[in-house]
Amino acid sequence: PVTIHRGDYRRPEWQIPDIALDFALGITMTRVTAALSVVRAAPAPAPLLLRGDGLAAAEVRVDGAVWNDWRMEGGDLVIDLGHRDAARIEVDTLIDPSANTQLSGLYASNDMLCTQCEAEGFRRITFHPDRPDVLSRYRVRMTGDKAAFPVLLSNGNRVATGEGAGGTHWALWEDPWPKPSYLFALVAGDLVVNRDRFTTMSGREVELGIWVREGDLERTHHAMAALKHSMRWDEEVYGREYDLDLFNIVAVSDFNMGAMENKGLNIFNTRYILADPDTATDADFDGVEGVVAHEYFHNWSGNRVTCRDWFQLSLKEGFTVYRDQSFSAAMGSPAVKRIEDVRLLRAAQFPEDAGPLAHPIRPDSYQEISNFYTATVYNKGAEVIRMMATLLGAERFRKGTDLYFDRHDGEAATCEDFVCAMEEGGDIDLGQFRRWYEQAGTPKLHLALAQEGRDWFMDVTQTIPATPGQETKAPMMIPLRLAAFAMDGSGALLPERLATLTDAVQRIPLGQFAARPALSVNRGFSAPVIIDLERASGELAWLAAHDDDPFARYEALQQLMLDTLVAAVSGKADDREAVIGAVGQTLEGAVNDPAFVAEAALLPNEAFIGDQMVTVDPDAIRRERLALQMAIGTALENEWRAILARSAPAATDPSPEAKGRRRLRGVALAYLAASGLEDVPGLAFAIFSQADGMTERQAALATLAHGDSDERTHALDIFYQRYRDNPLVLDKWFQVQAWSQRADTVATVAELAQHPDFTLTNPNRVRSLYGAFAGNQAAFHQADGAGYRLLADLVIALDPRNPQTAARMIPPLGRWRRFDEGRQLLMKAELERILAQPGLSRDVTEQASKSLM
Ligand code: B3K
Ligand code: ZN
Repeated sequence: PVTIHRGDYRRPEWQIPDIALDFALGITMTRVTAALSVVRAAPAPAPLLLRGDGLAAAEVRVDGAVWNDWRMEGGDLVIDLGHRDAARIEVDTLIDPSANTQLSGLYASNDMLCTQCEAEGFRRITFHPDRPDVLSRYRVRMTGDKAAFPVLLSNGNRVATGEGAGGTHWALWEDPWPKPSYLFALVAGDLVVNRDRFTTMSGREVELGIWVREGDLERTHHAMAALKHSMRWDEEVYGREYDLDLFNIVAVSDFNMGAMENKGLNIFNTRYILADPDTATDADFDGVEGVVAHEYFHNWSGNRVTCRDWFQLSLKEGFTVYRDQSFSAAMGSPAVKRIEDVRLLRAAQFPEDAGPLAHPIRPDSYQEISNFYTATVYNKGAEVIRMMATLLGAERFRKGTDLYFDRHDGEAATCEDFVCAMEEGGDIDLGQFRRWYEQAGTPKLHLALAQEGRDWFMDVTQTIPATPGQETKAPMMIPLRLAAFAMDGSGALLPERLATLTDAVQRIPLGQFAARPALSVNRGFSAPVIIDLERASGELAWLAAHDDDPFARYEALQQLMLDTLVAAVSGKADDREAVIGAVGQTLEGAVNDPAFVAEAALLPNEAFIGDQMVTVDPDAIRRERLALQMAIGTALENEWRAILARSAPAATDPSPEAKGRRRLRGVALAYLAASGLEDVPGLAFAIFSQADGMTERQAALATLAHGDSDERTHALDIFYQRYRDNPLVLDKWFQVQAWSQRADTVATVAELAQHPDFTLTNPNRVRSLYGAFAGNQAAFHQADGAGYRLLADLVIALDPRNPQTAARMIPPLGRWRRFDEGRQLLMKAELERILAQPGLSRDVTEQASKSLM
């Protein structure tokens, strides 16, 4: 396989100011006629290289005449234009969307046609340089059968429509904004629309449309509200206004990712559009709001200013994730949102950064770019932007983003351009900070308190672990929010301040105190680092109760739980009573801030506990976590029961308060279930049956799914019968079973894979079963290797059909170094078995071979 290097970037030799595409649409055959106006951009006479993937050129015309000076190189079309500096190139291609199981390019989902072009799908539609630094104005004409495709959509504005021969009709779309090919989109199908309007800050009237299949319309209101809130928020917070008269969103069932920000025509996975209280949980509602915002925000961070090359992916993704996180924080509880984001970072990004697939947020090389849409590029990328915002402060950060948008509007920019804008707009030197773009691996800060007379200091030692291709690292610039408290209750000894670390070893003065202070550090998770700090006894419990930063309170309790669990797993004395006391104390806030209490009371997940250990012992972690859960459940039984005894808020109430109460009820039920009390299956079943919405229903079902009661079987049956025709809800049925802590989960997953409703053609269904299963640590890592075999079988079966989604299933197998020798051998054997398959995709080959290194 060919490796592409960031350092090899060359400016394009040809630009394409205008493109006209003509589609004669059909599910099994679509004819594409592309007319590219090409202009030489480099002085040397280079032939025109147009990328193609699975395409055949029937005929090439130059300036209207048939042209013979072309050849195929691999899948690419190379046209020799001699010394011409400009030409109009026309090429016809024929494609079969129904055979496109990769879901990249033009494909069929149910009976509709849609596209996904990022990163390199456009070359599966027509020949084109297909690189993000070639920007064009698009004119798209679509013709299709009027009955099959009553709705014809593309980017920009619809400028004309008409009827054709034989029951066909056509539409002509023009997008005035030059864009890279990866933002091209087209949809044709039988769709209904939820229409609304938005008036921008300068008074532009925008027509909004969310297009779905008949019957789904009632579930689009939340997405529409989220869209309007996003549009307003981006005006108010970043001064960014929408720039077309039309903004369309289409929901499709078969989609590799969450959604796609095509200019003026976002295409979404139905999972991130459709929501109503009966079928979607509060978390699903939040997912819709966050992803709608994310894709909308790309209109500026991604579309108006795009990426020069794919190594710069975090330029748009890290920044846009940071923007959607800030938006969601403003729409709900900032503390809870921060906790959720950090939990995700630790669950998905920290392990990536510590494993064989570790890469900087701006990678240096890749074989298949689809493999780099990672938690590192997205979520660590967002943390890097957040650190710059922290270092600059809100006002100067805004100056920086204004400068960035103004300076690079209409351009394909780089991460370096962004940092320069921050430096100039924010009047700060980010020289050392740039290492966050260069170095992979999660920095570790070892902290120790030191005392000289009455003066107290924090001594910091910064280390960054070696990662593939990066043996040694230089210290990073790290913004660390900290405060110090007197545990006698006399208050904050040191009010919050921002310390900026720059050296491998550094001493931070804290002030003069009579006694050792309780240190509150990395408040708000100001930097994506791992903190290692020897605490005095009682300090964490005290901070969990008294710290004035809610995130720090959450962290203190989590750390206390983590310390206890790690001690128990390693057979050392643990302090269960301290955890029970701290959880009990936290529960006192249950009425005032149920959402925060629910987050804080949850035990760290099994994988995160494993991350604290030299060798992960999945069985001991499962056992000790269940034991602690049982102890907390039993000791605080009355409190949990009191939470459940209060009536549940109406499922139709979307207020943060009601969401918090539902969340806390789910946590209470889980604790009671863990305590093994006899009446709990009955209680869970009652909640399941009486629930007026999916949040409570799913929480009760998930709790029952862990056990072996008759109520479990019964509830799963009822759920299946009720929702078997709703794919998004049926996904949950697969998911709760794959999450189950029962000892027979591997066998259950294997059986579910044979279920008539399981299919490899739908990525959501694949993820709901296998994605959930791979996240179930004790089940996936079952000592006999059956879990590994199951996942490898899936990868092998899925790769020929959908390599992108298949490759996303490999990282769990790549974590082998973290396990005992027996498991290591089994995991590596599965990776080798995958690699031995003939005709393996580039996607899977890259992930599996790197995972073995
Ligand atoms: N930009 C898209 C990513 C699609 C990539 C597919 N290989 C989704 C997003 O981040 O908004
Ligand atoms: Zn994005």
